Amino acid sequence: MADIRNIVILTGAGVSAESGIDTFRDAGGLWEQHRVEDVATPEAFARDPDLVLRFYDMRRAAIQEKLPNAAHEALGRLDREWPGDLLIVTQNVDDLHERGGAHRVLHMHGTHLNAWCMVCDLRSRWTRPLIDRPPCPGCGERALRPDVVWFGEMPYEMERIYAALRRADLFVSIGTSGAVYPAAGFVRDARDLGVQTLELNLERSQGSAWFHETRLGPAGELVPAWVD
Ligand code: BJW
Repeated sequence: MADIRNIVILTGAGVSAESGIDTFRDAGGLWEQHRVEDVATPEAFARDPDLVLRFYDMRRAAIQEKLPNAAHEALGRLDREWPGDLLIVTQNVDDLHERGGAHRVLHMHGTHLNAWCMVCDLRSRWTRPLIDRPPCPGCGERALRPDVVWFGEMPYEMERIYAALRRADLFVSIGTSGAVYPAAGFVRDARDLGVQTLELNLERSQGSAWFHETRLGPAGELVPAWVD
């Protein structure tokens, strides 16, 4: 990494798999017989809010019990020690990067820590099950939803991500299937910008052919080996 100064790291569900958090598209990818595309949309929420709120209350409870794994911890070390620009763009709504010691983290698909009020737009700490319809601490309306990005919604902080990609010397993708845009397009954006690209994943992602280099294996082994 001698000639590398600025790094953008994209992470997906595979980086948290060894912490015991299910990925979206492996092993059937179903939750109570529903595909992720059927619960993670505004249309699904409008059609059956109880189903969607139960799904997210369950996921939030599961995430809280999990611990960072060796991949999160290695990225935490890299973040603390890397002197140049570094941005970990995670598609994950869990907070395992932060609990693994990383600070330069951007949650492009939102966070399980926050609820979002559909009436007054306030983001507040998500402390009680949303299925119980707790009131918004700002306006008092019982109109809270998870602060996550569903299909058809705009991911967060896209301008900041593209600005980091424009400055980057290296783009690393870890544990993501490359099935969901715009994150799946970052490798092509990076290539167009002349950025070096590296994929660390259990299996080849859909965009694997775009990477200069792919290393296959579990993130808990590949990421520390790359960082240290
Ligand atoms: C391991 C491992 C181990 C396992 N170690 N690896 C046609 C073409 C292009 C785009 C579209 C299209 N039709 C519709 C769209 C747009 C749509 C989209 O991409 N749809 C696809 C289905 C085609 N995208 C959107 O709607 C997005 N918004 C948007 O595009 O706005 C317009 C826009 C335009 C231009 C610029 C900007 C914006 C929003 C997408 C929101 C996705 N939301 C979700 C839910 C978030 C909340 C929640 O968590 O519940 O995000 S869906 C779900 O998928 C979640 C994930 O973040 C995301 C990606 O999944 P991920 O992380 O890749 O997980 P998996 O399971 O797919 O893969 C895991 C990988 O890990 C696998 O490869 C395993 O092998 C590997 N692995 N164990 C290492 N131990």
